[in-house]
Amino acid sequence: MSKRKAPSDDSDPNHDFCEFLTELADYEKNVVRNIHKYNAYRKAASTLAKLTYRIKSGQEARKLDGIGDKISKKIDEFLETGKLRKLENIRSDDSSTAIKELTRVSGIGPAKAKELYDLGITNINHLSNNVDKLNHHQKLGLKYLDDFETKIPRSEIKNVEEIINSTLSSIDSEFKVTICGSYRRGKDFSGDIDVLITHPAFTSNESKKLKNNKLHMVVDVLKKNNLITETISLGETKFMGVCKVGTLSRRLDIRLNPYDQFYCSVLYFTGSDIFNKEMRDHALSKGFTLNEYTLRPIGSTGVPGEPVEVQSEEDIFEYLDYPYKKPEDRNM
Ligand code: 8DG
Ligand code: CA
Ligand code: CA
Repeated sequence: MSKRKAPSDDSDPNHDFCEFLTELADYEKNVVRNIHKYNAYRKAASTLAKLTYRIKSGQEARKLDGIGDKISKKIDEFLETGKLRKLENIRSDDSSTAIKELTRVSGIGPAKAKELYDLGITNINHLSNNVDKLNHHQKLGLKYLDDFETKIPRSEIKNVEEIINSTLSSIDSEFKVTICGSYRRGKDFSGDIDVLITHPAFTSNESKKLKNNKLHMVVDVLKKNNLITETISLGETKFMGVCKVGTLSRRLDIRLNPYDQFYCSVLYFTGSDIFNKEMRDHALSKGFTLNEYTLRPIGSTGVPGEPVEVQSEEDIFEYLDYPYKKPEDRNM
């Protein structure tokens, strides 16, 4: 039982390699919990996904960015036998199968899945009879499992965008709303909806003063509007919940970040996570530290200095001497 996918592009000449690399990546993340290997497999998959021609051998793949000896051997094995022994073993292993299934539920991560497996809970059905083992988020994840696994078409997110924009501008015209994540990267389908909002009266200096209840107010009004249907968690700057515009319930995240940090936040929440990792690594090589809030030069003592002033996403690329990439070109 694999995740329902958005319609795949059959013109992708290395689709089958990407598929097994992604399956291996997920195994490393959820079962082994080795994030380095997870990143390595995903990086290799993203490199192959960008190619417009078919890879014919491991040796050929070996020349590409992010593909080493081990992965090129797997490509050879796959080309020769049509499968991978490693994956066959993983697929036939009970604990791997159980953990893979349980982590489909929003809120159940690898550690929780392992804990449930150790209690003898091995599948979703079984989990439904043990909801007392789940927290609020996980219960909602189970309740909406089918909906959350169904990818969200762009048009639906556009609807949500319009509803949030018009609702917020009716209470305060200065709210700025940006839908980030895969939607901003131009994807036709997304896994969830990532909303970033800011307001000029909310800056990092006076953050204490103004953030109080601003996000709560936003969430309240979107609830009254019947857009938000459930709350998973609500803090001062981060809401996690559920919304509904069409027939299905969707995961919705809203973050309220300071106005002066807006572009670092937009950059971060636009992703992809692999692109972010590359950009952060590049920043470090240029003597900067980049996160979801700021870009700061690292002094000779190794301590980050004051944040540089950022007026656009382009500014961040410029500071780092990194060729600008439009959001659509950050799908790695
Ligand atoms: P999707 O929802 O369509 O599956 O894709 P996504 O929009 O790219 O992924 P996401 O999980 O919703 O994350 C949104 C952005 O947040 C992501 O593109 C980049 C940023 N991000 C990281 N690291 C992480 C992380 O560890 N967890 C999450 N949730 N987001 C992260 O750079
Ligand atoms: Ca997303
Ligand atoms: Ca998200």
